[in-house]
Amino acid sequence: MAAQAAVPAQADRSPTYWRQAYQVSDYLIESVSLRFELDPVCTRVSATLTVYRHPAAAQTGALPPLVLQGEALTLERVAINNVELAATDYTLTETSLTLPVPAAHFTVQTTVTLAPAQNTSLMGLYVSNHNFFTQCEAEGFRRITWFLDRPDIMARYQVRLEANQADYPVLLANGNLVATALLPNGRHAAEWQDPFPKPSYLFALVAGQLSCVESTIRTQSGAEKQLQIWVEARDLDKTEHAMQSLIRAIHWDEQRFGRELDLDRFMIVAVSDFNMGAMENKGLNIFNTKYVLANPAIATDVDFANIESVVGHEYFHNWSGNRVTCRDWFQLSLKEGLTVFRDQEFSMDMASDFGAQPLARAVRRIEDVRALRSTQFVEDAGPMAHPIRPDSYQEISNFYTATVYEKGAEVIRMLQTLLGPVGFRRGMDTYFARHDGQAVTCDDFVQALADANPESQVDFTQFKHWYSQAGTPRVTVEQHFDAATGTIRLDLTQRCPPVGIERQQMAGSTDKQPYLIPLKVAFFSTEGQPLETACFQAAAAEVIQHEHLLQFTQAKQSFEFKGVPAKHLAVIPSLGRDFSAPISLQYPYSQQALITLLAHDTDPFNRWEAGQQLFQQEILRLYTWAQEQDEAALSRHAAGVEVNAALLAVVAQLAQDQTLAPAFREISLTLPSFNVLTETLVVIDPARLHWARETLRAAIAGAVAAHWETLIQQTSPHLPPVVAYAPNAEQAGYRAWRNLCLQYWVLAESELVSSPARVLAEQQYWAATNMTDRLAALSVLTQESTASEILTDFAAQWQHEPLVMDKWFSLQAMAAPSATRSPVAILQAVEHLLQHSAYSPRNPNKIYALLLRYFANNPAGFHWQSVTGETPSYDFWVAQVSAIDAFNPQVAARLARTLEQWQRYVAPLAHAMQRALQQLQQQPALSKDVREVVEKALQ
Ligand code: B3K
Ligand code: ZN
Repeated sequence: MAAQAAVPAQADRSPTYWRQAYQVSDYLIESVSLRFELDPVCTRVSATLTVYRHPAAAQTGALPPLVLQGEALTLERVAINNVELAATDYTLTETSLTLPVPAAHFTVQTTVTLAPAQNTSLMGLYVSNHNFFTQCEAEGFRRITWFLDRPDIMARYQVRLEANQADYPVLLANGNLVATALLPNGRHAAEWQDPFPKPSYLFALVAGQLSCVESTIRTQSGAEKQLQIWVEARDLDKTEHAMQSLIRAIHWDEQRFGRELDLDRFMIVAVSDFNMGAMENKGLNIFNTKYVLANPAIATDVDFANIESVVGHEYFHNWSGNRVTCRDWFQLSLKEGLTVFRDQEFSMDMASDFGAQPLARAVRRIEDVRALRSTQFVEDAGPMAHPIRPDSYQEISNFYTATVYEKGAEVIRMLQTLLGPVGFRRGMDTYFARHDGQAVTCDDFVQALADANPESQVDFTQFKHWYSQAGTPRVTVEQHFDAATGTIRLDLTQRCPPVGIERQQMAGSTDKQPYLIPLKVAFFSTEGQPLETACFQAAAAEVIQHEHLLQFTQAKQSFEFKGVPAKHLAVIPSLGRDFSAPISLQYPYSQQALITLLAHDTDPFNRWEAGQQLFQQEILRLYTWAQEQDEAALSRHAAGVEVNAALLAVVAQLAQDQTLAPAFREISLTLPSFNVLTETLVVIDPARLHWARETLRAAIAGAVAAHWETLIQQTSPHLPPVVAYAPNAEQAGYRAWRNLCLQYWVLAESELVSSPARVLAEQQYWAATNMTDRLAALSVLTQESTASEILTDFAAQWQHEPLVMDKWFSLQAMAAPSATRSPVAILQAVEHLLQHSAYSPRNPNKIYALLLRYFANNPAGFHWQSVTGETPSYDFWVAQVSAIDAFNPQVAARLARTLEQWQRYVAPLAHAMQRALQQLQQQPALSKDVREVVEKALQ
């Protein structure tokens, strides 16, 4: 039969898919046999699917036709039960193949060709650096063969790969290698069999010139397992940390959750062209090189920590995602929220020696919350706000969001808080035992936890509002203290009006249900003494203790605490300890109360939080002042405004508090990010907010000016060359603290002609033996001036290490405006860098390092207009997003989201952003990925 061209799809370009519309598939697939004749220009894929009628689908009447999904495939042949079909026997469109069904059980044979080297979307089968890779989640498998490409179709896979042996010596797929063969004409073959049924999104193959490092480990039950990390030969010296992380992850999952590795062989493959971080394909994880390759010379402490976390994350998916998967893509948080929770716990245990160092655990927790607030809270305040289990989407790729992942993890964490670690573990065991091998829903997960904890006081029905409602609940707290009776009353109010895509779906109704909020609270005397109180909460036994876990379940609710000794005239509440719920808490703290909590709170998270609130109050005060000034008045030493002296005194004390771990001091002296600061703003004026934040930063630098050098010196005995370099949490903490001190010190001396701080930074740059210190020095030296010689040196030294060059691009993309660097100059620098020989315009890491960092992480550098009212940075945005959309819609959609908050900005910028979005919307042939983002932003 001749190849047949596909019929164009219907005019309806972007249908909306609804969670409530879920229906079981008419047919299931028992087994899949695939043969790949790999060739970069034209790969042939022959598939045999064993198909049968879904037992739950209606049994009466005629068998409905089988509708398979496909994309960008050229069909060569189709047969049913090995009998070839004529073109008139089936219907082919661009995205569907409809086949007649002869019986309740039958086979389908198809042969297609595809063009991997032309595949720039990096979904399906593609070529990167002459090697073949796949990415199938969420809907990439349909770009490989015609299939029922949905996660509730779980089949057994047998895969035969054939390729030229010299060009593609390594041939990998999921599961176990069952046969290899030499073929004529220099070709060879490998056959792989995956013993576990899996959804198509977990399919993977890799073929090419790769080398591997191996380890053998023994699991809990005594079974021997082979671990492999496959990379390009030049990167073999950068795999040790990933391997050790994998081994730690395997043992941790056994100990913490009783989950054992189920395959004899577990492989990780690194690829430099990849749309996201990594992918948990069964037994064959494919990773962005960024999350595998590390050694001290090229990777920072943050890179080392990220690698440990992502290696853990993908490995943990083997149970939470692969053995038990999602029924449909609306349930994505079932696997992602749960797996992020698991990787967070893993990282906390690794950093703190399994909890032996609680402050180290707290530092990781703070980092996670900081990330949640600066990404997910912002998402919740914009047009894309959605529940962790969305109700609708146009393009599922747009819903791999901070909400589904990070807020999803907080929802799991609240369940653990409510059930306690033992009850939670019992629930997890029930979940895995009950649903192993199934594709299930978030409701099934919560039900398993509920069934395993019949005695718990948790109303799971109410708890599930966290799954169905979007937005960050705003909790307002009023405290009433009766000194005469020693009684405290907290009056709590929760509010969460419709947000984002809820607003259209709820059609003006404000009918959202109150959440079940686990709220950890404690009280302190005004001197900072921890108080013990008795809490009167319905259904809970009254216990006298310092910390209480409240179940805050009504729109308005009061809690009473008794037993404050008579001598106290006032008490200070510590609320939402350890960030016990993903909410925004409002309590009218005085500066003195926050200073007390910062010094004395027994919860390290809330100690840090008190400091952040102090900074936030001060920055907002400066911002409000700045809003009344014209921009020219906003110099470094603007007349008419002083930074609060009491705050500066506290910061100076904190900086020198030797009882605090350096990692904690570092995190406590880092100001809230721009995004976090916007949370409470009615109108965002980027230049003024940047000015306010920088003014406080400079004041802190000045207030501690006499001590930075000593503080830096104090770290020396704990760092190389005195001790051997190790990227562990403790040493990383010393380095982070030292480098923050250096940053403040250079800032404190920025007006000196010859500055000892700069001299030290330069020395550190040249003498550094690790990338953390080298990059920190470079960043410090470029914070105010361009330091072009050192930047040039760095590029010359690292031009052949793409991951290091990403850091170099990012540093320049995020360079904030300063006295010597105008926003125009920043835009020109970014434009210029697009032409740099180390920039590769189609590589997602490069696009993210340069463009995403500029659009998303340089607010004052990106959002501005010229004196004549033009906004060239937004014109640049339109041009870049539409150019990238033409070859990689997923990456373009990620960039497009950087203007979605436009309505929250000051008027001239907001209008210009709106115009930019409209211009993008009018581009011909916009992908549905970008279209969804732009339409939601403009609605
Ligand atoms: N599950 C993948 C993400 C796939 C994204 C597809 N657009 C990685 C992860 O979360 O582990
Ligand atoms: Zn994941």
